[in-house]
Amino acid sequence: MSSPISYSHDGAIAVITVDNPPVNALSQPVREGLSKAIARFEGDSKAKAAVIVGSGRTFFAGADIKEFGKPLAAPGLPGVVNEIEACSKPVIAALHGTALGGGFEVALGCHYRVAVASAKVGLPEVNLGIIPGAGGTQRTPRLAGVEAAAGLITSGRHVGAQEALDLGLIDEVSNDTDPTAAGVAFAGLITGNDMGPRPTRDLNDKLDEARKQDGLFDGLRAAAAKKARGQLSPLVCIDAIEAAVTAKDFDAGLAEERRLFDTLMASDQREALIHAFFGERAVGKVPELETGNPREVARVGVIGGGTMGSGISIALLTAGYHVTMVERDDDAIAAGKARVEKTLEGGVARGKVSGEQRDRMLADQFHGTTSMNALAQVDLVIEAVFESMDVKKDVFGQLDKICKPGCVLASNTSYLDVNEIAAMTERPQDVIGMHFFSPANIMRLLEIVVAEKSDPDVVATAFAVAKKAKKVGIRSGVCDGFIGNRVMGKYLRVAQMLVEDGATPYEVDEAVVGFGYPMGPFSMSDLAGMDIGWATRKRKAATRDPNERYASDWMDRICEQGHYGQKTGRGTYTYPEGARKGEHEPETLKIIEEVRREKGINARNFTADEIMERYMAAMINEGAKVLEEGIALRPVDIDMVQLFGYGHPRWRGGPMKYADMQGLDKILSSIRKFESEDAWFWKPAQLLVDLVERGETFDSLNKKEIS
Ligand code: T1G
Ligand code: NAD
Repeated sequence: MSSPISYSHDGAIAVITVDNPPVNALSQPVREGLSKAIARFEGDSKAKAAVIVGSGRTFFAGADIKEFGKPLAAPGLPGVVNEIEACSKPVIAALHGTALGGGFEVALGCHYRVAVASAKVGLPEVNLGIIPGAGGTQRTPRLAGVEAAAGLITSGRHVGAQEALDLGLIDEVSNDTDPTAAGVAFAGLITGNDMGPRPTRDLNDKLDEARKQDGLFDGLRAAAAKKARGQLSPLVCIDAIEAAVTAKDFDAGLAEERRLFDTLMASDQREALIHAFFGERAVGKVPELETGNPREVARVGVIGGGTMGSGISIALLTAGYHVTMVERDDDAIAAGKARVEKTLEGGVARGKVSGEQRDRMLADQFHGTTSMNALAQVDLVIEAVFESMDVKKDVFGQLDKICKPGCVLASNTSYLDVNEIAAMTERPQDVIGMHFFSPANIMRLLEIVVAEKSDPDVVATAFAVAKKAKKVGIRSGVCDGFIGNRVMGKYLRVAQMLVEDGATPYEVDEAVVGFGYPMGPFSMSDLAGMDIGWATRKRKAATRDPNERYASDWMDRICEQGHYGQKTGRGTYTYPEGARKGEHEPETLKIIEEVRREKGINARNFTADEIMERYMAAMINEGAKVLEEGIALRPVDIDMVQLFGYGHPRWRGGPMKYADMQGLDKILSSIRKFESEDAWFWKPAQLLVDLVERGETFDSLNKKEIS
């Protein structure tokens, strides 16, 4: 196999080019090729300076993540970076695309850095559960100072070329768009001015400044801990940067970085975060995309301008679509438009959109009407009217008559049967579910609900729209609640049972937050409105299986008193004077005790671990059933639904990954233990039983679908 690294001359400049598509990841052959090229340059009397550059779309985008978890094949990256830095002649990195992680560390080992204007740099390792491991935590503070380095490394954010220049991370932003030309021109300046190598390791001024600042690292740690929510790597980043300041010399600091890096590399958090990285990309690979072609979409109709219709409209406007919003009457359309305007206004205030962008969206892209006939020429319709089959059927019957042939007809229903909705039209092949999450302009999850007759082109169109709107599209089959809400239904019920059996709702919320979720289930229902769940329970009461335990009486009683959560100032929590963060409500505890008394339940204590054991077991068991029925294609689809729609901590990788890491036998034995208390609710999924018998993991089912 030919080396991915090539070596050529441009006059007196050696050009070392990497060609390892798609992102020039630093796999073993790349590291080896780079090391050999540097040795060749050192002995190359014709070359006065060298430029390292990427071919294709980017400079090195980092280490090859596929190699993680396996023994690292020599040469290691830190050594290669040191070899570059030790060169006796100047080496220049010419950056374009995304110079990330190990890629940026190669650049930091070079003596000078030039970037094309569109280039981005960054150290995103923290998001993979690790820290930069090839000198990034040692060289970045030497160039940009400790505070800027900590900001960059603990957030993993990508920085544009101009900001990188301002921070001192690069030396020049070139006017050239071709990185090789930019690099060679810059190298010419260096050699023309007789400038020699400038090893980053020798720059100590910024570290001396940090040494004079009392309490600097305490402050940085506190800031990182606040955002980390249980994730280890941001704090370890600070430890490594501190080593740059306190170690006796550069090499000692580098050794400490490596030690910390190795610890994290062996952690569950790293494994979970890598699962999330590949999972986010894997969910976009679905069978329909192999045969289907996306239809052209420029104009979209959104029916309903309520919570969801307005949020969906904003997401689509931001993605560049023209949006026609349809409401029932003049007042409703005025209210829908006002919601869109208010949210965009908030975006302007927070610097997310410019005033100019907002004006353009509202004036040129957005149109509100009360006439369904205005949808005659749109390419896609997303219906977001009330959650009622009758209302939806009426809307789809009308759409069938009005919309042009080939228009994709999507419903944002949360629970209803998309096949039944599709059957209201003469074109069920064009009907699909596009289930956005609230707030739809912010939440990244979009469940793409493929009905029996949905055409692959229609599925491909929904995925293409998801991508353009920067959503994570995940395929789901049709069932009550699809993947996300169906699984959620189970763990919410467990949360209510725990309360009936002895935990307080506050203990349940604290346990869930302690696990890493941003919010517990009862804070969440207070936020969304307790009346929503109450209405659903009443609707389903007639068809409820008599064997099913009903543990919602205490919530029903709160609702019966007109307390629905934040919007009424009281729910499970109380919100004095419109506070957003709730306080414990003694009345709630009284109601719970009353229910326990009536049902003859003796309250028992649950530790946070016991609460989470049940909560996660319910999630995993229902996830396994969703898989078994083919509603989700792969376990990773369920994981990503939880991550992008329900706040599951990314560093735990999702419920199915969590189950694998805990051991499926352990999860199954918990479920069997609970089954002895409530056989109806805790019936183990057959798939879980089978996997345990075969000694396999959920991940083994991912492997069949994704490489
Ligand atoms: N290793 C292996 N494969 C990678 C990869 C990587 N680093 N980055 C991307 N891919 C694959 C990806 O799975 C996809 O594959 C294809 O490339 C295109 O990616 C020592 C230890 C570069 C901004 O964290 O952020 O360096 O799905 O669809 O939207 O300190 O990929 O097509 O089969 O995402 O244009 C640090 C991770 C590593 C960068 C491009 N680097 N990558 O985005 O394309 S740790 C990162 C990205 C490290 C050192 C340490 C993005 C991108 P497939 P894509 P994109
Ligand atoms: P909402 O009550 O806020 O808005 C519904 C809007 O639809 C109202 O403004 C109403 O005037 C309008 N409407 C009703 N019938 C209409 C018709 N025939 N023609 C035009 N407009 C009509 O409700 P919502 O929360 O936005 O929910 C809408 C849909 O989205 C439901 O199917 C719901 O299940 C689903 N959904 C809601 C959420 C959420 O968190 N709120 C999340 C995902 C999906």
